[in-house]
Amino acid sequence: MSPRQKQASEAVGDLIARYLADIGVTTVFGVISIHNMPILDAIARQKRIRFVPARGEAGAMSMADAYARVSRSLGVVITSTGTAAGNAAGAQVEALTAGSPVLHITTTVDREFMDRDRAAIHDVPRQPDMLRAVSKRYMRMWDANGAPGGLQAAVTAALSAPTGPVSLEIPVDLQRERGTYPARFEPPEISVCHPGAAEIKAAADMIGKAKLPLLWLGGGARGACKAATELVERGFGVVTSTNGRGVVPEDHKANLGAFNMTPEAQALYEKSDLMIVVGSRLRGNETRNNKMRLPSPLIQIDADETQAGRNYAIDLFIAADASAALEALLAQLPKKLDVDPSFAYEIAVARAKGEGAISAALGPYQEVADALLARVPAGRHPWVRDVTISNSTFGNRYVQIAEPRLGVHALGGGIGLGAAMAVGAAVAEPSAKTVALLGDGGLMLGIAELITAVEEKANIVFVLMNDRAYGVIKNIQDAQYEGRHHYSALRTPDFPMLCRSIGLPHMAVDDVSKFSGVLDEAISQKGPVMLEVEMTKIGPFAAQFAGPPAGAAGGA
Ligand SMILES: Cc1ncc(C[n+]2csc(CCOP(=O)(O)OP(=O)(O)O)c2C)c(N)n1
Repeated sequence: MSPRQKQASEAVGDLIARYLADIGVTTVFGVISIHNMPILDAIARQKRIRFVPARGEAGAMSMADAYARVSRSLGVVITSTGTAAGNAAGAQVEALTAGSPVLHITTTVDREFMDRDRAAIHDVPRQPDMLRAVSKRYMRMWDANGAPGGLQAAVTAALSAPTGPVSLEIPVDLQRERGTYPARFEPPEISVCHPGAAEIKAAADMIGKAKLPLLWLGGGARGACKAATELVERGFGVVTSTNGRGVVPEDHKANLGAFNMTPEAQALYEKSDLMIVVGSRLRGNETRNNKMRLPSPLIQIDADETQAGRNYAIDLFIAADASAALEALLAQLPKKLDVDPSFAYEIAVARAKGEGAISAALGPYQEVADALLARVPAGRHPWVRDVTISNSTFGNRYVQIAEPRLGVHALGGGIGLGAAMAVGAAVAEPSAKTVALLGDGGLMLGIAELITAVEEKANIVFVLMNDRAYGVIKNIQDAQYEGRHHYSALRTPDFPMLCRSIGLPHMAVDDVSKFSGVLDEAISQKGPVMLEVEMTKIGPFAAQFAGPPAGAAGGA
């Protein structure tokens, strides 16, 4: 049958399952419900897609988000209408923050009752408002004829720069309706946004005058590793957001990494005579709420024109995909820029000082940080982190990653996504062990997804930094609320017992000198393992981490 030939009529639910498989989707995350059963039943019957049944929609969304980041492809999550779509919303905020290309297929009540507030079960009359708020784009599928076009439009929107989560609402009666569709679907062609020649020429002229040029790389530059690294080889220095780490190899001497807010970083910015910000929001928690003084002139490259000059006054804006813009710049620049050769050395010193400052604050956890630093990049392990003190101190910067796609953390500062993100990362990268750094407080929000990890035999070491408290909140209470520890000391489970009950191997370390050996053992095991670091027995960090610096809002 030629691609243009139509096949016999089929239910929209079947069409959706077939469309997704045709365009290359191999894995879908979600929670089954009456309102999505026509789709999930078709996925199971067709046997072309692995469905990962999460224990909650928040977990399913975080799994799809992490899967998208690590695989650098579309993540797909299927939820039900009402509470279920609402459950996914918090995790979808993170997918939106990180710009993850996620297709959120959700549902709504029969079209007869839709938008009329007639109290059909699971109905939320203003569900579209909720979805719009947490999506790059919200769409609804209205009828069987429009189903393939709606799917293609939603996938295209999710994958087009700036990428992001797209919510597609499909009424449950429509999922059962029949239509006649093409025999085969092709993935959409995603168009690349090329820069204007005049802007590139202007940027090249500015670069030609600079002696100490810096690149600031954000998550939007993740697809521009080659071009960004070539610019650094030609003479640029580089600093990154935490989401732009690894775009240029983290061990490159001219790479400051995500030590972007240190006094040494500020000194470099003041010395530098040109900065190009590529695919970065210049977030408050990475610029002290835009109080860091950045170099002048400042050039910004972003696929989203609405971001132009949003956080800093800029001298030139280039609306383009990061890779296309940097390649176009390279074509205009000499093979070696006429720059100050000592700049790379100064950057290396600044990085070493940043690492030194972290080390000085770690105390006994230096062993944990160094063990992870020695293994995570070398083993090409996906490195997933929840918002916990260990991430804010050593996880976010000190432990390096081999490639940007292998670094997954909650950019928006929300706790509790890490366990589910680890499942998504491990499903995307089954051959390397995913290492997930979690806090006991954050884990409580996603604890049910440990069972999903066991069921899916997901290849993960959950490194649980258990201080039996919301540690950072306690530290903030010490620093700002005269030590009144209200609501921050929480009862946590007996983890060995909990793990035994769900078939999750459990290891514990109460002496840091044993950490690296136990970590090796955990990494060598197949499937998921919990490695609990008993912080109450090991003792405190050398310096208390009490949240991001004053004036820099965010969950660190
Ligand atoms: C969804 C969400 N709820 C609440 C917070 C506020 N918050 C930030 S850190 C934190 C405590 C995290 O505790 P834990 O995971 O044990 O890590 P620790 O601070 O002890 O290292 C809380 C409650 C948040 N950032 N996100």
